[in-house]
Amino acid sequence: QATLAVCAGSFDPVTPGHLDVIIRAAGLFDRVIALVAVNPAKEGRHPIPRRVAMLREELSHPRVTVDSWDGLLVDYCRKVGADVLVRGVRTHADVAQELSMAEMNLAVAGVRTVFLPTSPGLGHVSSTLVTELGDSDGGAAAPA
Ligand code: COD
Repeated sequence: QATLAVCAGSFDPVTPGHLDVIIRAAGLFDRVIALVAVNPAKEGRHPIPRRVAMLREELSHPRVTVDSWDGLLVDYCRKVGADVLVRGVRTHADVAQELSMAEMNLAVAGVRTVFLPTSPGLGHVSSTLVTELGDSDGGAAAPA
């Protein structure tokens, strides 16, 4: 039976770290949905449709589709019949936080979670860093 995996994230904006996790998930599962989800703990920078468009621009894989959702992740998983959630992990802190989320998602919706460790060289990449570099606007040339 075909396995459907969901890679959910804020993707605000999408980074090479995110894309790496999504593409590797596509190598492991039959179908992957890259899902733009709303994390209420994070202040949004880009509107959701913009984040979806950025993901679609960067992803052209026959088994990957892009979608968005503003409810609970477990409800989306039930709606589409997802088998697996894929989460990328960079640090011990990520693992600690993700473990409790994984436990909850299994208990509430029967969805298992697969963790993919960050690829060499991508562990430092985050949406925050990408935004700050984008905003710095040639700051290196500014007087010291
Ligand atoms: N290398 C590897 N993995 C990475 C990297 C990197 N450099 N950068 C990011 N990742 C991974 C993250 O660990 C994560 O697995 C994924 O990529 C997405 O990251 P973010 O930061 O864009 O997204 P998050 O972590 O803010 O996820 C938002 C969710 C809403 C999906 C999350 O908070 C969640 O699962 N919440 C569960 C509760 C729920 O349902 N909330 C919805 C509204 S109440």
